[in-house]
Amino acid sequence: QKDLHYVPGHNGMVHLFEWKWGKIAEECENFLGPMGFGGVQVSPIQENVIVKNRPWWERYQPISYKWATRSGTAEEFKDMVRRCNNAGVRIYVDVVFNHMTGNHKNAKGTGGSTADTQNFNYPGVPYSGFDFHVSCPINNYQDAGNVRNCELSGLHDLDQSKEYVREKIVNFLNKIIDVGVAGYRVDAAKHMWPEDLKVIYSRVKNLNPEHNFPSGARPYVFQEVIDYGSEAISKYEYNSFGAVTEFRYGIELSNALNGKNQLKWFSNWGEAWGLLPSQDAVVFIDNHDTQRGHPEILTYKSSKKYKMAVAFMLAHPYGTARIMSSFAFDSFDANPPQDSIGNLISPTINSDKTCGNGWICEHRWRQVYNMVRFRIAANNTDVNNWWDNGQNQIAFSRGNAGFIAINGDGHDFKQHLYTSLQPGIYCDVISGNLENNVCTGKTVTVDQNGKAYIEILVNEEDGVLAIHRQVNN
Ligand code: LAG
Repeated sequence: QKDLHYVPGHNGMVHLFEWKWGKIAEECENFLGPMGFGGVQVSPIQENVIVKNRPWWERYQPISYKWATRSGTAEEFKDMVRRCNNAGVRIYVDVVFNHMTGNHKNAKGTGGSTADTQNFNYPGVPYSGFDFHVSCPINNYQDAGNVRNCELSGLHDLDQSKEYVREKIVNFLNKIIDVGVAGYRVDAAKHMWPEDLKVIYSRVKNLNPEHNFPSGARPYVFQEVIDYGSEAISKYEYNSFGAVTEFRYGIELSNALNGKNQLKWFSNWGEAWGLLPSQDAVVFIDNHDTQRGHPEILTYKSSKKYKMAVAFMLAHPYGTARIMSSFAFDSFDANPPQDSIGNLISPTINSDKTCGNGWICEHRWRQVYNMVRFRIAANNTDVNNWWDNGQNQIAFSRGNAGFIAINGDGHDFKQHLYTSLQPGIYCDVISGNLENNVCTGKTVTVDQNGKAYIEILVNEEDGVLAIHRQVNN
């Protein structure tokens, strides 16, 4: 359950946060497929309670398992999965089954379901009081029982040890597998007992071979477990039966780029740092939660440093890389772009490939999508020829497929370095693109000995330089 089933020649997952199904389908066909992205994490698919003013987080309050949300209908979802698979891009669903809603008067859902939330009655499933843990607040992260049996933010906590509850969850998961989804992100996995999750995952069907999955293929499962090392619950309780989100990844890189550590130390980045084994880890700089109210985490708002962190992530072989794609926000509750009656407004696409209508679309930044190409080119190679200046200027190659240099210092990077690439003239994919055989950015000449002069000035737009051999697809 740790195989992503990316189509060969594809790599990198992008979280298209709050996108509509129809727009994701278009994005797969027009951009993600051609650019070689491996997959999309989509926002929750199950019906959620409608919250006044329609904050993004209403989608984390399920009211039934019907496929009806602001992102679209069941038909639109099916059509999206089919079209993305045809474009070579896999779909991973954010599934929410730790809990249902919090308390709401006259709760109504995005698909028309109602619920008597105070009495734990959810006729749309149906669930009743019997299916939930007795109500108590999570208030002690040193107590695993409290974290797993009580309510996260007042959200009614399902009891996954109950056969009836397991069956409802497995049916929900099987239905998304039927339509061709490749796997799922398990929301709030830390708030559920590992032995229950193990049983639930083991009962889910194999992937649907009609969507070009090998027969017997298991869904990719990645579990949201926030473990910074100081609580009762550990990420190592979950990684034997599925992948796990590695929250330390983004914080460590953010700290280094914010001057609280030095990049030279990343020469042994990975398990040696206490991170999960590479194949068990989903890695990211920010996600939809950490980008809100965690000033220590880099986001699109500090774009130069953010692009350096993302470039490092995509250039480095450790982990399954996930790219955040955001809408612009200035507060925790800020809504996604929406009209006066609460319909989502989709991004428009500008001529330089970036997005409009209030969408950031980090995945459409040249420095980001070109590093996805780098990751594809460097697939199955190791980090070689690590170089650093003893501080925050670093460089490494990936086999003889790619070379990256990062300038995290406050002075210019000017070095003759061994790149391990074949001799030739390369186009830096950060400062430009190869367009009609003309490099619109910096060119790098690799000599007969594999060495090149590398320059990254502090006043440049970007603090990264990256070159790689061609990708043949
Ligand atoms: C997650 N992972 O474990 C999601 O990534 C995260 O975005 C979800 O919280 C959380 N777990 C529950 O699925 C989000 C917001 C919360 C919000 C919650 C439910 O970050 O702020 O809670 O979704 O909508 C909101 C209010 C709370 C209130 C609660 C219940 O902010 O104040 O108690 O709703 O009404």
